[in-house]
Amino acid sequence: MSNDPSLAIADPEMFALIQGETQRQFDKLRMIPSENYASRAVQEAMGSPLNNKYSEGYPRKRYYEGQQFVDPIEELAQSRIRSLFGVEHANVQPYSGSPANLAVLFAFCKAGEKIMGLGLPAGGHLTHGWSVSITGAYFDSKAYGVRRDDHRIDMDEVRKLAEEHKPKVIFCGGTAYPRLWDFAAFGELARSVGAILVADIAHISGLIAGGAHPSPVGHADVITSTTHKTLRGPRGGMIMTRKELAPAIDKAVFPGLQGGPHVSQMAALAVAAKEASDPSFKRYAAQVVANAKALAKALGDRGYSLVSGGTDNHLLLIDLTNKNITGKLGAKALDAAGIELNYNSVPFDPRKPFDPSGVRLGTPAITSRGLKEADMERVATWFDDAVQSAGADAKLASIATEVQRFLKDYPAPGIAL
Ligand code: DSN
Repeated sequence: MSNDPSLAIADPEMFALIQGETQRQFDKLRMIPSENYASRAVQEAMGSPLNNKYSEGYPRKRYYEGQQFVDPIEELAQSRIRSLFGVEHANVQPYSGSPANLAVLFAFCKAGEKIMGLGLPAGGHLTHGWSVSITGAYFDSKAYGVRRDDHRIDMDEVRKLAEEHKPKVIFCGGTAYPRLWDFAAFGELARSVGAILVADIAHISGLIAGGAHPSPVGHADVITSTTHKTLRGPRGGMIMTRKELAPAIDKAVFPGLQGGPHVSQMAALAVAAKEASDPSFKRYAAQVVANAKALAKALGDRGYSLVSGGTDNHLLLIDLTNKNITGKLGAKALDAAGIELNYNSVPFDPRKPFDPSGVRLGTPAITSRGLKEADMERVATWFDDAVQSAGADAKLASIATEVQRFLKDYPAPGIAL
């Protein structure tokens, strides 16, 4: 036996678990809207001896030797992200979206100062100041919401709150908001109250890169994102900004919040940015939205209650109350039927977040496998059958078998079985 054996030989137990997960990702309709399939090339960049290297600092200004390849790796990631999004500066070191948002707050706010963001129950993210997050505990956060009648962000309410509280930072962007973000309106408002506008585009960065959602560039002072959702890159984060804010951002990421960057993650992000600059990625982004709209229509036709009445992006939020099932039981039945999504609060949800009324689903991953609008009827039929069959294990298992059979013809990027 080699003294540097493969995983299968070194640790068969872990190897089997990873094999199981890989097969599961192939066999299911993966519809958690924040998930995707990263390409083989992205995964190769993630799993290499780059893992072994420490690189505190920034290119050409490091605290460790041996950066002959790491410097150009980070510079390539920066320059590809700059040109993909049309920004002046990109910091590609944040470990993920939450540290990216915390670094931005560290750059521009002192503890106790006011910030604003879309509230978690209305589709915002924890790190935009929600109470249980460090961003809510250490800053004085005033959340805005959505309107009760159409579930859209009410810019009049946002303006009223901003004028009353004069926050240092305003976040726009969310995790369960199925509509377009009016970055221009947020930008104008933030300027009028002297706030830094942060657009968190984690969910939609791939749509923006592919031209399927308006860009916040030119409206937001700072743009944060994860890199593994619609962008289809490695697990990670990034921050984009203008030249004059770059020193504050860089200093907040390192040494403010983080130590050594994960070099493999930066390399894989560079690969993902190259992939996203290919014309085929524009088609992908447009197809993600077309599929989401087709699925919204098909589910609406089957009596499902869509938050905001539909979608403009990659995700759907469905209130299952009229189907007499909770979000959690619905999500579990769907998972057993081979349709993977997450239970989720809906705006003004009378139920608790751990057992809410809704489910959240999206089309980024299934679009990466090549599903098109015409397939959404079939997906909606399976979805509806599964919800109606909650508790009927044999029926759910038979739907899962159909799903698995169907997906055999749709290769999954990065998965070789
Ligand atoms: N966990 C991510 C999501 O599912 O939207 C957000 O951080």
